[in-house]
Amino acid sequence: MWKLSLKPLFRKLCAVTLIGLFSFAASIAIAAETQATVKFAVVGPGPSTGDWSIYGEEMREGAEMAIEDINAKGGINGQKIDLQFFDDKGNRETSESIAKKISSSGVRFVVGHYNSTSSIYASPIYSKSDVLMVSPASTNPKFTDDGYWNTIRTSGRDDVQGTFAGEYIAKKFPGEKVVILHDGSTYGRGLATKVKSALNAAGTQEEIFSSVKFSPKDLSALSKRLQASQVKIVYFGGLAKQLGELARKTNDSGMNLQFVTGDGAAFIRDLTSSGGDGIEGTLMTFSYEDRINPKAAQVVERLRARGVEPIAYALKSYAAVQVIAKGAEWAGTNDPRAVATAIRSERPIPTILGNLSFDKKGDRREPDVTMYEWRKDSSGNWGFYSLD
Ligand code: ABU
Repeated sequence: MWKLSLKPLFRKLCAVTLIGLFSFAASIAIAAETQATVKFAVVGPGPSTGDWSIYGEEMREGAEMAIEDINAKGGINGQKIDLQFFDDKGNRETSESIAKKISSSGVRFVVGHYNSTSSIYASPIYSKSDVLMVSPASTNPKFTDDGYWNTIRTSGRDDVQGTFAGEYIAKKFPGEKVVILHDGSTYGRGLATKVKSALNAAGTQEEIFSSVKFSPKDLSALSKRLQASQVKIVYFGGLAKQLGELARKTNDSGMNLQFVTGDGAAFIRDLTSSGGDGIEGTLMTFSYEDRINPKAAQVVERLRARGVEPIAYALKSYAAVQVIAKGAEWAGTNDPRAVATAIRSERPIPTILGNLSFDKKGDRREPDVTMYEWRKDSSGNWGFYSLD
């Protein structure tokens, strides 16, 4: 009798205990899910990259500050952001291998890369691994034109800045001889090609269209060729240090050339240290000056207090993190594909660069290019100034 009456009671007790254990385990799992961090990575040229490391430094400083600010408010969808930095050396091989490493390490969001070559080759790798990338700097059209779900940029596009530069040269220097040079990179060659198309469409045919090698011997040969061609305007598609070397060489050779270039030259330290006075008067296309945007004022001040002058990509990197965070908020999840869809919805996203809206390919819809001139201020400090 005892046995018969105890059995149902025992079964009930076991069932209740099991339910309790399952609920407890489930609540631990939910708590772990909501408390775990969401992994971000900044990927760009780093300490071992030499000349280009400054670009990666700016990206890291901007993204880090944005993440500190977002984490201070609780993170995204209840998850704090964990940030790592990777040095892609600005080349294809390292970028691909870093992208594979990042993809298998649980990183969900990448701020990067810097170089267009790096971003273009890394994007299909991230795409297969559900990693969303927002580049603050890669301006070559192919980056978003390739059509992957996971590419977005807070920078502009080279077809826009190249066309702007070509039309500007044709209008500002009618009848002058123009030479178009580039550094052979995806970025430099692509930008120079867009300048050529716009210039030719406006009726100006360039004297020379060529890549440049930067050995002293090659620079001397190029300098003689420019002298012989009696050129006045030189467009250069490439980065700051190489433009500086070219400007110094031609200046030292007694030529008074008008250089015109793109956003890759927007680094004071590299351009002025390699170019010296040869860069005086250089014209440069770049996005509107982010540092004077009132919405960026506090971040600019805080970066300066940390010893960082946000010249080119720090603020665009800060904005890249804001864009991801807002996309996650709208999507209601930190799933990268859902976040990408939310960002690419053309809905304006408030950032320190103002409201940014992104089309279905991940490009900014607002035009964002103007012309600057490099010159020294009255204290002898170099800077670039808008000609608007
Ligand atoms: N847009 C500046 C240089 C970086 C790159 O697009 O390669």
